[in-house]
Amino acid sequence: MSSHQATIPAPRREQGSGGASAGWKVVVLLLGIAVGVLAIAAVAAVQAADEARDEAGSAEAASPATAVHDHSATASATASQSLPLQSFAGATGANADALAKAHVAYDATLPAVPAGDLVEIHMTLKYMVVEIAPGVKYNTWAFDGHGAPGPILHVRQGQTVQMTLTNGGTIPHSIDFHAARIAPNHAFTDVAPGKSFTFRFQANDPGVFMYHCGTKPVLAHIANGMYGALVVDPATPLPHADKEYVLVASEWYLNGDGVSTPASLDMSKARAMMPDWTTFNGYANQYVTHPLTAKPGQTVRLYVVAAGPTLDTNFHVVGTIFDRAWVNGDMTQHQSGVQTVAAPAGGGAVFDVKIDDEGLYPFVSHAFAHVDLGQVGLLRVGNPKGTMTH
Ligand SMILES: [Cu+2]
Repeated sequence: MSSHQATIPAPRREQGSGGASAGWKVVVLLLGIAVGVLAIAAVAAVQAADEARDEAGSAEAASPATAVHDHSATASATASQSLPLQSFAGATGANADALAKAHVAYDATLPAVPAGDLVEIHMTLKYMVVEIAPGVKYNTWAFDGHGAPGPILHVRQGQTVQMTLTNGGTIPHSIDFHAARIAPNHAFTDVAPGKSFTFRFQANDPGVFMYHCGTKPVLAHIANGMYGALVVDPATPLPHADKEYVLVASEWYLNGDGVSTPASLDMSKARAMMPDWTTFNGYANQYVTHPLTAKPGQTVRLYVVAAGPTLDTNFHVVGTIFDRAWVNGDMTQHQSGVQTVAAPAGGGAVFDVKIDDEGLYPFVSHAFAHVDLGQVGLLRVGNPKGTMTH
């Protein structure tokens, strides 16, 4: 690459009447400099005002809670970065196929409802390195050592949930249950490192709900893996399903490819909504390599949560139509014969499919950038021959 230097004219001595002309030139030059300085000052003032407003917004949002906030944790998050941002989409380790086969898929099976009126849950937040795609490692903040998502929780309408969060990390964290009707400043308060916090709520609303860390900046805490799903069965049971699976959709924003060393969050990409990977249950394409299964004629119930942190999921199963779709997780009514249903970031929906013909049926977010980035899996009905070619 070549470089060049600007040509700077040599100063000239001015004499006689030319001296007055030179004087005016100096005045004009000084005025020009002054205007430039004023313009820079104005830009700086606008930036300062923006920052002050952001700070005020944070303080206002934080003020109801008796929360502890560690701004050092957000230092990297507030650093600005100029466009364009670098994508690591599709960058896997070598021998990706073998790595994908060796990966133990997140068990999507809905666990049983615990007995009794009180369901006690204890999660310990841990920082850990997990794989989010073949050979791609990421530094997560993980509920209960699960990586992301956190454990699938399952209760019945009317049960009381007693949640204890132990913070095994080095900055404050919290847990926010969308299934709870409870004052967040009491229940979802920040838990200091090394401390535990317990609260209770009654799960009176059936559906499939997100839970997540609500500590600021929430974008960073969710993007780092602090989310999961809570299924609340209606008191009046739904129609029988033979198989029940939970899929938590989310996206990942990496500051490196994660192959040689674990990646961490790129906050600029998270703000720009430019994910490197999108996943079901935290790992790209894991159910393509390790499909969910059903027998022909069985009813399969899929509980879908879009954890985000920012993007919706447009849920669709290729090769069939939803027999029932409880849109927005509203379990009081369902739609029938629908093709694609959006689960908004922070929301969820429940789907029944009954497939009679053997085959491989992909489930996707039909916003196809998500498929390209890894948010696709297979439902294998029966024991079909061959593989999915598209
Ligand atoms: Cu957190």
